[in-house]
Parts: sequence; C-alpha cells; structure tokens
Amino acid sequence: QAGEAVPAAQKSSWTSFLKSLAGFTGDLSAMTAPPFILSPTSLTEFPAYWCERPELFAAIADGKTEQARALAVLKWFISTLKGQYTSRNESMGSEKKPLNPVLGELFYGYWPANAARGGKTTLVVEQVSHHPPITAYRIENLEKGVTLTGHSAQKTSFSGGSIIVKQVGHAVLTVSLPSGESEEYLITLPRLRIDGLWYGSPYIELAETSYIQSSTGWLSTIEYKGKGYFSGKSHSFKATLTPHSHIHTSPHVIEGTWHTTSKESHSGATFHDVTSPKEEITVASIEEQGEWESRKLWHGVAKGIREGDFESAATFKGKIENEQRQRRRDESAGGTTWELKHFKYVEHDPVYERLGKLFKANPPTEDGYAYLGNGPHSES
Ligand code: CLR
Repeated sequence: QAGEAVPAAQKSSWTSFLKSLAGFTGDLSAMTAPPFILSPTSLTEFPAYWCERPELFAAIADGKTEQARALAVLKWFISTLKGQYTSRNESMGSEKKPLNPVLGELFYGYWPANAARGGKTTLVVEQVSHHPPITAYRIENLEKGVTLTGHSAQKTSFSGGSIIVKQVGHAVLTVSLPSGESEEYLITLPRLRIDGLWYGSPYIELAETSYIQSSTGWLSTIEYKGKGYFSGKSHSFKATLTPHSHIHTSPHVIEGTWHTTSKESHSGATFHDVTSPKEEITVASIEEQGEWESRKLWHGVAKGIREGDFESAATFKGKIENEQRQRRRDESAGGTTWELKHFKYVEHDPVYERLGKLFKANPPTEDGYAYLGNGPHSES
C-alpha cells in the first residue's frame, strides 16, 4: 500500500516530496525531505565502506602474480558493496537521506593493525565541493603498500517511480610491490536505482556495468542485475576477469549476489562471502574532534534527528548553513577562495585517461583529487 512505511503525520509531506522528484535532475542532497527519512550521518562518512574488511584490502599485496592481485582487487571490491548499498537498510530500516556535507568538512578514522592485515589502515575524507557536492577520500595501509584515492559525486534523476543515481567520480587503487614497481587499478562505479519510494521504504538496487582496469592489463567487467535476471535474485552480479591482449587464458567468471556470496563458475569454489560481520572504522570521540570534523560539526543536528526532536535539528542545521553563507560572502568580499586541506584538484586525472582508454571508459576523461599526504595519523 502507498506510504505504508510513512508515519501518519508525514504522509502528505512524503507525497509532495515524491511529486517534487518527478522531472527533477541535479542535486538531490539539497532537497527538503520529511523527517522520518533523514539520517543523522553525513556523506563524508561513506568512504569508510571501502575498507570495512581491512584484511581483504591488505591481502591485495599478497597476490603473487598479476592475475592473483587482479582477483584480490575484485574480491575486495565486491565485498564492499553490501556495506556501501545495504547498510542503512540494516541499521535504520530503509535507505535514508544523509546529511549534506559542508565545504571543508572532514572525516578521519582508522582500522587498527593486527597480524591478519599487517599495518594500521587509515582514512582521510574531505568535502572538496559543496555545490555540487563532491567528497574526496584516501585510504592507506602503508605497511602493506596498498592505497585507494577517489572522489564521489552523484547526478540524480527520476524515472518510472525510482530515483536513478549516476555516480560521478572514480577511485584508483595502487599496490607497491617488493620489486619497487607498482600497479594501478582504475575503479569505476555502478549506477544506482532507489526503489520502494512509493511505500516510503527506499532501498538500492545496482544496475548496468562497472569496471576495474589494472595497469597490468587485467580487466574486471562487473554487470549488475536485480530480480528477474541472471539468477532471478535481487543484488545479482556477474564479473568477468580477462587479460588485456589476446592471451589464451580463459577468463574468470564469477556469479552470485553481492550482499551474500558468489562462486567461480568453472570450479564452483566460493569467491566472496560477506555473511560474517564487518569491522567498523574507529573514530575519535566528539570531545577529541576538531570543529570541521563531521561528527562534531553535525552533533546538534544528528542528536535532534536521533531523538525525534526535529525542531532542534532544524535550528542547528540553520546555524551551520548561515555560518557557511557568511563564510562564502566574506571570501568573495576579500577576494579569497576556500583552500582544500588534504587534496589538490586535478583537471584531467592522468590515471583515468591512461587506463580508461584500455576499456573505452565513458566519459573518456574525468577530473580527480590528488592526496597531499598530510593526514592526521600518517604516523603508524
Ligand atoms: C555515496 C558514495 C558511496 C556509495 C553511496 C551509497 C548510497 C548513496 C550515496 C553513495 C550517495 C547519496 C545517496 C545514497 C543513497 C541515497 C542518497 C544517493 C553513492 C540520496 C542523496 C538521498 C535519496 C533520498 C531518498 C532516500 C528519499 O560510496
């Protein structure tokens, strides 16, 4: 039934939200939505999803051949999807609207070192643009020599009752080998469809194709399908790993559902398995955080949302927005611009252009954000 999951008092507000979505393209994050669908978490926290199985990230460095490492990258990547795209449903009952980060907002955290993964794995996130929203991130396990640098933005539209999200941005994973050489992997991102809006209980399904292109030539092509395709199950995928040139190695084919398990088609061996618990990032307490750090910055708003005190949430949000507006006015009056702290804008990411050519990436070029190497916990 329509609006089934919507609290009675918010039904008309949900309906008008849905109406305003029709024919809408652009920046969904700025749109006002009814309180029941608001999440107390900022989008700057989302890059942590890339590393909630830190041992899989570290294990990339242990692959003895180019092929073994390409498979390890694919396995790590597939294993992040459950967290990236279903964890709000698990923790809050449905997909929700995250807090829209302010320019300069930061999120820092780490996964501690242990025997299974070697070194400490650290995350640095910075909101590098507010309009449109762009989030840049860097994850590194320096002891293992594995890093991930990327940025994330979204273009949204509405079609057939669903929100369609095209992810703009990409990630580059690098592995430094004991030989002194290093490999790069260009990672593109799938398209999202947000279904279940009519009932007021949105959830994500992935669609179309994403790629992982290695500088060694190995290419993973990952196709996503929902209910009624491949296996008939939602969250299905099929990944094919092929060498670059016409080497006569049969490709690896992997099929399964990304939120549970998958198998290698030839051997039937389990490829990925995310049925065990993941490991959340460790973050400093709010008292220890600086004023630009996400949880400190949004504390009042998040508390209001969690406790159902939406008036207080709105007051705190208004304060943050006014302060931001004032800052932008001061900057234009003083002829200055906001300076990024951990990243530098790159007009045409050279790695994207070089590796993107190998699989005819669309678009052929993308901007990037280079990491400045000045995260807060660079010491391990
Ligand atoms: C951000 C980058 C992450 C993966 C990811 C997961 C969920 C996406 C999010 C990204 C971007 C913002 C997003 C969200 C789901 C819902 C939310 C598209 C791509 C939009 C802005 C809010 C929709 C509002 C409805 C829930 C009503 O690696």
